[in-house]
Amino acid sequence: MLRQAVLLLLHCFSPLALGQYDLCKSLVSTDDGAVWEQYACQPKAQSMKDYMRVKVDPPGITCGNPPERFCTLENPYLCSDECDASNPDLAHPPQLMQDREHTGRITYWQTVTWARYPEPLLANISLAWNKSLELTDDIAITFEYGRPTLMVLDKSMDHGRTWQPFQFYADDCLESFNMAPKRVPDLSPANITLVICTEQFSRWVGSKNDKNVKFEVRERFAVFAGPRLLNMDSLYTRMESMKGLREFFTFTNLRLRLLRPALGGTYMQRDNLLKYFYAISNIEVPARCKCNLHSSLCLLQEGNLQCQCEHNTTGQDCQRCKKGFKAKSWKAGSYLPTPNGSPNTCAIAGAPTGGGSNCECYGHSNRCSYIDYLNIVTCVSCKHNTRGQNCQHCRLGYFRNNSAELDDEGVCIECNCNQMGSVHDRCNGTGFCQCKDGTTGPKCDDCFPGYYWKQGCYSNVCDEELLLCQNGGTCSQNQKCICPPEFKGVLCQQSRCEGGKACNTASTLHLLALVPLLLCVLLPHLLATLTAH
Ligand SMILES: *[C@@H]1O[C@H](CO)[C@@H](O)[C@H](O)[C@H]1NC(C)=O
Ligand SMILES: *[C@@H]1O[C@H](CO)[C@@H](O)[C@H](O)[C@H]1NC(C)=O
Ligand SMILES: *[C@@H]1O[C@H](CO)[C@@H](O)[C@H](O)[C@H]1NC(C)=O
Ligand SMILES: *[C@@H]1O[C@H](CO)[C@@H](O)[C@H](O)[C@H]1NC(C)=O
Ligand SMILES: *[C@@H]1O[C@H](CO)[C@@H](O)[C@H](O)[C@H]1NC(C)=O
Ligand SMILES: CC(=O)N[C@H]1CO[C@H](CO)[C@@H](O)[C@@H]1O
Ligand SMILES: [Ca+2]
Repeated sequence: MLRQAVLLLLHCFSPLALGQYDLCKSLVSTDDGAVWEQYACQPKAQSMKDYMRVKVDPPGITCGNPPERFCTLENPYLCSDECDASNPDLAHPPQLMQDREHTGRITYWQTVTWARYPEPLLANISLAWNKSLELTDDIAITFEYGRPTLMVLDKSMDHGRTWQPFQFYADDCLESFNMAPKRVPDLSPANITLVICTEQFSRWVGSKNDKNVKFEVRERFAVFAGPRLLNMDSLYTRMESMKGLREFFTFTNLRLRLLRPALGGTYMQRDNLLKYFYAISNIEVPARCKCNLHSSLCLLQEGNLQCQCEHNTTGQDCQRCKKGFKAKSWKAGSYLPTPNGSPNTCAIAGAPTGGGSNCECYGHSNRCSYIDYLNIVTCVSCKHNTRGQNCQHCRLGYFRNNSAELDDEGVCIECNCNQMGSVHDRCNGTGFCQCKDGTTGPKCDDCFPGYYWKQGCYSNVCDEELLLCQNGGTCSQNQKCICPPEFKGVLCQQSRCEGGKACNTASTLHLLALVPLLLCVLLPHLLATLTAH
């Protein structure tokens, strides 16, 4: 029995587990001695139910608190079974969906019955791994006491922040989801990543005859690799060339939305609600860690799956180059060319070679071009505000971040010189800009004493100390003296009436010219001036 199960398991996983891409490097002897040869590599498929964190919603959906009796669809009048959370033999907690049933006894999670009909009996099962995984075979959910008549499988690729439907399940797709029923064999290579509604796993066939609801990975692979998955090279080639194909099988979380339980192939019968409920004995998720073809091993570390990265990469999914290995931008390994693929190893960020033939850009570019008349190789399109033959300098208007390595994305910091206060937008090696007269501060946005700011620094016209406004004038914002009417000049130092009689006429004429504007304000004063003479 156990032997059979093991054989079955081997059979399930074998096509993707054996042979290809299971080695990241090997020591090869050459004329120059032994050297490491690198290959694209990926971890083996595993039974991911061992690592999943299970959560059921709403709270209180698990049966047994308080204890509850239930019937079965096959024999609705024999209701002697009981669920009791306080009795280990009669309890049905969520972890029984992922246990290993060594004793041969089937263990399962079970919900409360549909006693609250017509309110729908809804339950969510959320499965989290905190790790990007790639499906390698069918997801299989085993229902005891009948499969739901309505259900949605969702997936998330970003740890549960956003979700998308993966497959719809209904005994009538058109009625329930307004989708035409489809099966995977209906799909062509071009639309294999279509999200479909299937009726294959929701119809009543008796609760013992078919307990499984599947998400068909194998059938999808078979579209490319042939019915017995013998032509895996063809699948791997598609994985590289077809947009969205790899992503389709990638996830960090799954969610089962159970929307209506099994009804026993007939209509809902209100007189016996104790035979309607959900019960799941196993959730099989065969998958491998997504390591971007940079690791052949994925291990549990501090409770989380973690790729054991090779090729000088790092990160949970080997999604970055290690520090000091950023001579080229990071790239995922490739399945191509088959059979060994391309490792796309991260290269050590060595010293610039100056005229050599290497393309060394400290990770700020992955393209070089050869300049014939200078006989040099130079980086093209340096990113991260760098420039230079090896992207080793900062662009004008940026300065070097001294706490960052040369291969760091944050190596160049914008000068941020104040446009009004500085001579140009460049700065020196410590970020100081070149200021115009009267302007100061690292970014030239301050004024020296004796200057005022008005889109740049200008020397004061008046102030409260040396440049006092005369004759009762007041200094406005260091910019100008506001003089009484009978005085003028920058500091109101000049009387408008110097030179006797002409002054009156002049000033009267001058004032008359302003009559429309000033008459109301100045009329009393004007009259007083005129009558005084
Ligand atoms: C199940 O999850 C969906 C999506 O987040 C939510 O709308 C729904 O209310 C949940 N159902 C239950 C029973 O918690
Ligand atoms: C998820 O994994 C990351 C990386 O291993 C870890 O830093 C983080 O703490 C994990 N989160 C949880 C909730 O375990
Ligand atoms: C998939 O594409 C084929 C043709 O390429 C088409 O005949 C078929 O109807 C499509 N299937 C679905 C479910 O859209
Ligand atoms: C300078 O580099 C360090 C190290 O990478 C980084 O943490 C910091 O944010 C950078 N400073 C700026 C202003 O970008
Ligand atoms: C940049 O200019 C500031 C102010 O003039 C000066 O203190 C600093 O030493 C200069 N830094 C460099 C690297 O020249
Ligand atoms: C630091 C580090 O991991 N270096 C490795 C980079 O890759 C080469 C080739 O695999 C190894 O030899 C180094 O040990
Ligand atoms: Ca079980």
